[in-house]
Amino acid sequence: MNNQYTTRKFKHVCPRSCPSSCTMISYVENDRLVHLSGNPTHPYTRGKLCAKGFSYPEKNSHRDRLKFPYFQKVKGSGKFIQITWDKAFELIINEMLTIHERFGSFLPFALWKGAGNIGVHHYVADEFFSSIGETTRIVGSSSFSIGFQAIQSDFGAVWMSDPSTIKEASIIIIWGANPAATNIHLIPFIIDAKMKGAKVVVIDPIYTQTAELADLYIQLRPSTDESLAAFLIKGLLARNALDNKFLEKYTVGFNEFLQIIQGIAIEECLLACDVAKEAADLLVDWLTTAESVSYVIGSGLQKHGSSGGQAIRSIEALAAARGDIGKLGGGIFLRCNDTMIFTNQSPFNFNRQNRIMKGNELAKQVSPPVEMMWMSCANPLTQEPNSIWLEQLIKEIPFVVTVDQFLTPTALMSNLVLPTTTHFEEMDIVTSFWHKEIALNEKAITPYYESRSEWNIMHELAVRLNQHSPNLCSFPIHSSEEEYLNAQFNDRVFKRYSIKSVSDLKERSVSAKQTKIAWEDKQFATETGRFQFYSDTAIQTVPYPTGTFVEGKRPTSNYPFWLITPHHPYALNSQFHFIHLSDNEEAVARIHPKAAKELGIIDGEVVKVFNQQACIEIKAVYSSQVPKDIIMIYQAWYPNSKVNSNDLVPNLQTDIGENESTSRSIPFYDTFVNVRKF
Ligand SMILES: Nc1nc2c(c(=O)[nH]1)N[C@H]1C(S)=C(S)[C@@H](COP(=O)(O)OP(=O)(O)OC[C@H]3O[C@@H](n4cnc5c(=O)[nH]c(N)nc54)[C@H](O)[C@@H]3O)O[C@H]1N2
Ligand SMILES: Nc1nc2c(c(=O)[nH]1)N[C@H]1C(S)=C(S)[C@@H](COP(=O)(O)OP(=O)(O)OC[C@H]3O[C@@H](n4cnc5c(=O)[nH]c(N)nc54)[C@H](O)[C@@H]3O)O[C@H]1N2
Ligand code: SF4
Ligand SMILES: [Mo]
Repeated sequence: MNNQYTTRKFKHVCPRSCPSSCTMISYVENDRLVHLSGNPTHPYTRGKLCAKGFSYPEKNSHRDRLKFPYFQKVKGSGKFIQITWDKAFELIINEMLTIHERFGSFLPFALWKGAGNIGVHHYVADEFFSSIGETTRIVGSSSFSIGFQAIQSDFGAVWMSDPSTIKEASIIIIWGANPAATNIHLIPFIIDAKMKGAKVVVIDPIYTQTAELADLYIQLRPSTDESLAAFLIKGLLARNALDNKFLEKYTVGFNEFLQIIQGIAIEECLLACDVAKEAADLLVDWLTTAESVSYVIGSGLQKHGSSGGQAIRSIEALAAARGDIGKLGGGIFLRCNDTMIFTNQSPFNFNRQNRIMKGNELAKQVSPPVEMMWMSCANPLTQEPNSIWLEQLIKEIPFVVTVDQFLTPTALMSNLVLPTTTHFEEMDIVTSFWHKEIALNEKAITPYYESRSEWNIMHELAVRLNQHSPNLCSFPIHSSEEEYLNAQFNDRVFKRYSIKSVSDLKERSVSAKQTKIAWEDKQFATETGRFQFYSDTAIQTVPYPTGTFVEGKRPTSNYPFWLITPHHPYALNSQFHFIHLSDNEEAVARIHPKAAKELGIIDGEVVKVFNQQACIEIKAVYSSQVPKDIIMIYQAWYPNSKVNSNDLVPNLQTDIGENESTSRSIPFYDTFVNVRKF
């Protein structure tokens, strides 16, 4: 049949680490993606995509996409030779068998899994690793336990109301988040609320795209949110505006918490966060009479060492003190963590057999050493702190394999680069960590050149490994991606979504079966069954210094600027940059005109931004959106430039709580720099 003129439609879901998890429809002619649209039947995203989403057809056949497997003997030499998949598997298996022979296990084999694709399919590398016995797991920055742990401590589970309920709020406080750039489908609900008379408050040291929507914008000094929250609680207390019934019936620890709060003077709070009394008082006034308040908490707060967890807990305390929890239009909106329920996602819970190491611990002498590393969905050489140092550490690992679609800085530092499929070329399931939908992603077109799906790669590796040595690997052998995905369904999935297999998702996306309002019944999942207020000992935060770096919480005279490196509106972490969705094709450092002029820096000139760790050369751009003591550079990968803001970010990690393996937030925004004219 000549199907030259037939257009076929396929259903997709965007697998980026983005709260929206949009569903989309592709139009395919002759195995080519000719058009893409949002799927209007999705109850939350309603058929709208972001600019990145609409650029997928271009990204999918971009000339820089990896087409074949490549090998280089010397990492970073760039002397890649194109090899066959056969050869690639042979190299991998030889390396694995040598390791197993030398060490008696695969403990020297490490998996570094990032946030490049959050689909269920992509936990196949995790499953492969848990099917070969003891291995090493490298924990990067893509999990923000500081927020999880804060919520876990207070509520007993990381869970939130349906975000569309925000439209019922009387006040929406957007705290350390920039949804106009990073969570765009929330914006229509915020506007709905505004139309109904709600007030929008944005609390952020930077005047962001989201701040433009605000009725009240509070610019505070970074890392001082706890002080502002304390001020607000004190203000409500003075006005007798706390929900005493809620406090008495459903919470524990309020009196201890109150003692701490009462021990701080309001002047102290304001001095710490550098907020004008009028602005803070106005917010207290609003909070005094508001029916319900929604608090949208972003990752901005989680990127400050020890203060991040405390800050989140104080916002939760404010919400509880006002009785906002479990109310329509009220509550804490951070993220849901009850969506990691497919069977292959359980190794993600840091399987106890595994050795777990933080990225910076690669510098430690460990026994046995890491001899081989597998990178999946990760680009740590742009996304992790202290990139220059990390590059050295990765270079020292004898054999590094990267599975990706592009030749990233991490791929360039790998021995073997394996091309993989996009979501148009494979089957997958994506559960949202923000709204309540789950959706199927269909395979629409043949994989680009020799790309293979990650299931295909791990499956073939398992088959070949078994041929060499039958008892090394228990990875289940399925005949297709669909069969593999079907095997990941279980009771928990059924309980949440009432679905048993891929075919239940073929017709439409499915919503979780649960109440729209989290904690409506006030049955908290903590040990006491009540909301837990923190006291100063309830959450302990200790900076985690490593060999190379400074410890710091505030700017110093040598390094008087905070370096804040938030998420780019037209990129998704290190993805999409080469698509040129914005006019800014290179990294720029935004600096307040007054601060720049004091240093004799002209708008647009190339300057040096530096600290003890590194120095980058970057164009300075005047911006009154940043305060005088902040330099702002969007975190990103700029393919045509060497600028990487993570060169400047120190390798501190923050431990919160006693559980070493889950304590893994990185205080990206506790970075201090100076700026110099060239
Ligand atoms: N300075 C600074 N650094 C930061 C942050 C910050 O705010 N400031 N944010 C941090 C945060 S929150 C996160 S989550 C991390 C994210 O950092 P990473 O986890 O590295 O995530 P991405 O850059 O989105 O994607 C990593 C790679 O996955 C690849 N990829 C995409 N799809 C697939 C696939 O299907 N299979 C495979 N194998 N690869 C795929 C992409 O091409 C990309 O190269 O960055 C962190 N780094
Ligand atoms: N367009 C786009 N969307 C994305 C991503 C992307 O890269 N691009 N990445 C996705 C991922 S992986 C994540 S984790 C989310 C992150 O999305 P967001 O939570 O919005 O994250 P950030 O950009 O890290 O920071 C949000 C804001 O926190 C502010 N901030 C910094 N320090 C402080 C502080 O001490 N106090 C307060 N109150 N605010 C502070 C910053 O100025 C910034 O405006 O976005 C997701 N969506
Ligand atoms: S990046 Fe986010 S907003 Fe854009 S299409 Fe994907 S899920 Fe939707
Ligand atoms: Mo993230």
